[in-house]
Amino acid sequence: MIVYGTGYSPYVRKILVALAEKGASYEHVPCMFHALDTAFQAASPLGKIPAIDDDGFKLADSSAILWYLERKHPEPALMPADAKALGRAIWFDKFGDTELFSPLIVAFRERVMKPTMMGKPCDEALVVKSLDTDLPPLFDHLEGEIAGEYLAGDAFSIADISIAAGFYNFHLAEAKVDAARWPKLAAYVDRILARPSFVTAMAARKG
Ligand SMILES: N[C@@H](CCC(=O)N[C@@H](CS)C(=O)NCC(=O)O)C(=O)O
Repeated sequence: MIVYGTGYSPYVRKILVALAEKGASYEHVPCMFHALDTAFQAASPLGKIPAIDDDGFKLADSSAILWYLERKHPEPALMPADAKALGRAIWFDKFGDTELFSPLIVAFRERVMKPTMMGKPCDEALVVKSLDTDLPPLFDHLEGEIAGEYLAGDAFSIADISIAAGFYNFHLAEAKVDAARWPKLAAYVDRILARPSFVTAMAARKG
């Protein structure tokens, strides 16, 4: 299976973490979104990353790919069997990909991507707004939802993958969760990012 997309992308990281958790082999093509690679374009109709090509089966969108991988490599399960835990897992996957992603990526985009990859200046005012205004209510929500080791049920799942994925970029941008204000979230993020699957995926960030 070929996985397209730079490992700097939190959405690509979701796939790399799931593959590492499941011990599945793959080839990584760390292209940028909208890359002019025809094989990538065939796999990603909107030009977004990630996309996969599994022996001719092409699929884009991180959540769709995670469900595909779950059926193809059922063990260890990343989708909870319990109804309530599954509902929570799907919610946190969606929340991580949408509401949380947008403000969480601002620090990385402004402080890292724009100056080092796009030749543009950082707009620190946007970073301050994300840190001081946009992220706190989302961090409050997560702080209230973390009751045990994992977000959905009693095992690591797609919920943890999606929520933690963007915090790696957040840390690369010298931003962190204030442990005095959100102690459970700060500890949770550190714990999930320390998993071997995340360490493997984060090592694949180059490209
Ligand atoms: N819903 C998609 C979102 C993927 C996505 O937006 N990836 C970003 C890179 S982090 C991208 O390709 N952006 C280019 C664009 O939006 O045109 C998924 O979960 O895979």
